[in-house]
Parts: sequence; C-alpha cells; structure tokens
Amino acid sequence: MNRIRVAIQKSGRLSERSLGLLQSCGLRFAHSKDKLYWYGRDFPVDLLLVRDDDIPRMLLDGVCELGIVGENIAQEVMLESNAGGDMTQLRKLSFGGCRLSLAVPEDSPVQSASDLDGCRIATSYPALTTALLVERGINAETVKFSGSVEIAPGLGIADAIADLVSTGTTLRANHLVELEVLFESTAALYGQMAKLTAEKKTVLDRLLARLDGVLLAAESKYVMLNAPRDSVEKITRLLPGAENPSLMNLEGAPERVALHAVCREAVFWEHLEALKAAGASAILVLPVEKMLA
Ligand code: PRT
Ligand code: ZN
Repeated sequence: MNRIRVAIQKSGRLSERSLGLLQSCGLRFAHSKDKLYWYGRDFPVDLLLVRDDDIPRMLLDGVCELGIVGENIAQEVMLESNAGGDMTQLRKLSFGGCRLSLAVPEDSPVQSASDLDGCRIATSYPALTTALLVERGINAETVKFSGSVEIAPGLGIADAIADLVSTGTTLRANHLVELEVLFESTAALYGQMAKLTAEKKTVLDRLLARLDGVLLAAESKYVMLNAPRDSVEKITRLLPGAENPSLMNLEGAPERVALHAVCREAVFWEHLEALKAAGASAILVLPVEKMLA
C-alpha cells in the first residue's frame, strides 16, 4: 500500500478550496457511492471527506497521512491530546483565514483583556484559549460551548467569549465587542510523518513539490515589456521578486529590447508606474498557471 490518504472537510468553509487545491496539483478522483472516500486516479493519493473537527484525530491515529484543516482546530486538538509531535504542519494555506478573538457584551464593565481575571469565557476552543490566556497572564475560566458561542453571555452562562471572527458581523449582531485577538488562523496542510514508509514518503514529496508550484504560481506573474537597452538593469530592479529576465531583440529598434521575467511577488499598479517612468513600454502582466521549481 503505497497510497496516501488526505482528509479534507466534507462540507463547510474549507471544502471547496481544499478540493480545488488538490485538483490544481493534478489530482483527479473517482467518487464512490457513499461519497466519503474518493479514489485517486493516476496519482496514488485518495481523499477522505469528513467533519473538520475529526481531521486532527484521524492524523494522530494514523487513519490518514495528510489533512487540510484550520490551525485553530489543529492547535486545539494538539493541546488537548498533548501530542503535538505526531502531527506536523507542512504548509500554511492561503484560505480559511480568521481570528480567535475575545469579545464581551457592549455594556460589559470589562474594557480590556486584562480585566478578565476571574471571568468565565465561553469557547469552542477551551484548550487553545486557556493556553493563550495563560500566555497573557490572564486568570480566567473557560467553558466549552460546541456551537453558537456568541449567545453564551446573553444566556448568563459566561462573561465573555473567545470565538472565531472573520468579518465581525456575528459579533455586532449579538451586541458583542471584540476586545483582543488571541490567535490568527488559516487552513493548513498537516502530515503524520512518523510512520511514513519510504514509498509513501516519495509520493508525499511529489505531491508537496506540485503543491509548492501551485502556491508559488498563485502569487507569481509573468511580466513582458519593452525597455531601452541601457535601462535593463534599472528596470529589472523594479520588478518585484524577479530573477534574471530574458532579453530579446526588437526588430527595427536596436536601442530597445523585449524583457520577460517571472515576478514571484504581487505586481501592483505602483510597480507598473515606476517601470513606465524608467522607460518601459507595452507592459503586460500575465497570470502563471503552473510552476515547477
Ligand atoms: O461540519 P463541520 O464540523 O465540518 O464544519 P464546521 O461548521 O465546524 O466548520 P466551518 O465550515 O464553519 O469552518 C471550518 C473552518 O473555517 C474553521 O475551523 C476555521 O478554521 C475556518 N473559518 C474561517 C471560520 C470562519 N472563518 C468563521 N467566520 N470558521 C467559523 N467562522 C464562524 C465563527 O465561529 C462565527 O460563528 O463564523 C462566525 C463569525 O463570522 P463573521 O464573518 O460574522 O465574523
Ligand atoms: Zn467542525
């Protein structure tokens, strides 16, 4: 069995992007009838579609070798089970971003996190919240709430909450104000590396190389422009994250060259304006679909 299993969220905020990312790596799957197990065609990587909360445990138990899950959940389970070593964060991903924040009712006497000493804090992430409070020297009690944490203060169950926030709409709708960000989270790829056979390690390395290519391509741009021959050095320096550019002669314009370069950082309008000021013309910025370093 040289196949690797990747657990991703079945349905929720991370599902589409997790599947999309693996598909961008060239993975194709045959769907089984129960839809929980997708067999990888052409590449020995299979998918398990599960609840996000189950992913860290499945990794720790060796049910799968890889999993894509929010850092918030991964940290919670690692702290809970004291087993951080068996689950390694392999790559941080660019989706699922949110923050674990402390919030209190608008009319609360608590004005800052340091006023929370002796308070009860409702959260779905008691282990992570407790650890982060301890780090800040706050001595508060956490109460585990599995869903709708934002209603806990209104019910008189807690003085404050520690919950995930992205836009802040949920807090506002429940008349809560954000006091302090405890933890910034994104989705990440985790691996259970301890028991990997050499064959599985080879599959994993191939997958990671493709993944790095996809992640790199996502922020890379291919820039083409024409430039005065004697400004090439200056123009190259203005290209964000570019390596050695390719230069090509322009027919009928011996004093100018065509310059092509891959920029590995975002290219903004300000960059284009600076390039133009340095003598560049006909500037084109194209997306990069795939890249293999
Ligand atoms: O069924 P399953 O257990 O798989 O899904 P789930 O309902 O537990 O998880 P889901 O799909 O809601 O979230 C999956 C992951 O997305 C989380 O573990 C986070 O890593 C990440 N994520 C990103 C978020 C949010 N943003 C988010 N805003 N998870 C939850 N929320 C909730 C938050 O709990 C609060 O209720 O959205 C509300 C706040 O949103 P705003 O925009 O009003 O601030
Ligand atoms: Zn969940």
